[in-house]
Amino acid sequence: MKSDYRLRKAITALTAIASLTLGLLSSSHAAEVTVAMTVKEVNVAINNAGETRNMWTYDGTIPGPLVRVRQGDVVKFSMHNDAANGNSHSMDFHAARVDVLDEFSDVSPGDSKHYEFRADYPGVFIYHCGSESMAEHISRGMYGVIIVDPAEGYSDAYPEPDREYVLVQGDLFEEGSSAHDITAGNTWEAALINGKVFHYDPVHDPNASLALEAKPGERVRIFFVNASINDTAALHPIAGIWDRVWDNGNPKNISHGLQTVNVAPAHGMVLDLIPPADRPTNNAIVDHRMKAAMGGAITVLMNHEDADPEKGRNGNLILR
Ligand SMILES: [Cu+2]
Repeated sequence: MKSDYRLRKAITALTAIASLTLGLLSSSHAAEVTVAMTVKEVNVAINNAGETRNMWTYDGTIPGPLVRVRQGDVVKFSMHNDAANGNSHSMDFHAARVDVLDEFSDVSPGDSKHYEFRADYPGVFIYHCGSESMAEHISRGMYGVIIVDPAEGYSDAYPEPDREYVLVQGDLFEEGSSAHDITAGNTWEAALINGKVFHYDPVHDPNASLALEAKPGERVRIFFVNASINDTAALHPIAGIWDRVWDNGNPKNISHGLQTVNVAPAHGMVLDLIPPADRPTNNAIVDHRMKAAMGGAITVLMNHEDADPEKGRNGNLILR
């Protein structure tokens, strides 16, 4: 079982992360995981109609690449700030215990930076740019997720799921907003889920072509990270109940049978949902603050026997 877990983790990591190589996965030694990202200031589609904005990104996507390691692994991280960019950028991994003035310092356009940290705590963590103005850098798309799987693997307290999805909620501000107005929240325009307004909601957006899928009765695990700069997310699975919730994704922090869960800015939660086994159903995973929900933070989960076998599996956690 344990070796199955490691093999699956290795496959997941290799397929999910563009620039990643794994060290030896020996039974008694933690792995070294090399992660390399390039900061790119590029035009990115921010809705399902394909409308683009000039955004600042890790590797050209919002969120950036999913990083997945095992508790105890050493992450060897390199960041390159593309010479074509107009701003300094940085990388703050919330899964790291380091020096904010050293590892997380600014990198000028054309320069690179390398640092390492050991992933000591299991869970789901945000990573983000910390350069001034942090509000602008984060809300322009400079964030992503690192999952640190527990060293002991799955257990009664943290059972193996049938599907896994990553959902990251972020902000969209009006084009041309000043750093001051962004920080104050004056020009908030919409909520982004994995980089797009109503990304996985064909009910509210006829242009939406993607939804999460599962089969009836499956255990669906949501790795949720709130990348909003000011607002807590009130996460609720409409027509469902969170079977289990792990605060910060740590198997020790378990809650049962919750309806709505507050997720602070720059925090993460792992939440399991089990749709009824005896019939096809749908859930809408929302930020129940109506401003956010009606602004784009609704994700449809379709539970039916013909669910795509690749969705939420084999490293396919972030649907793009
Ligand atoms: Cu930045």
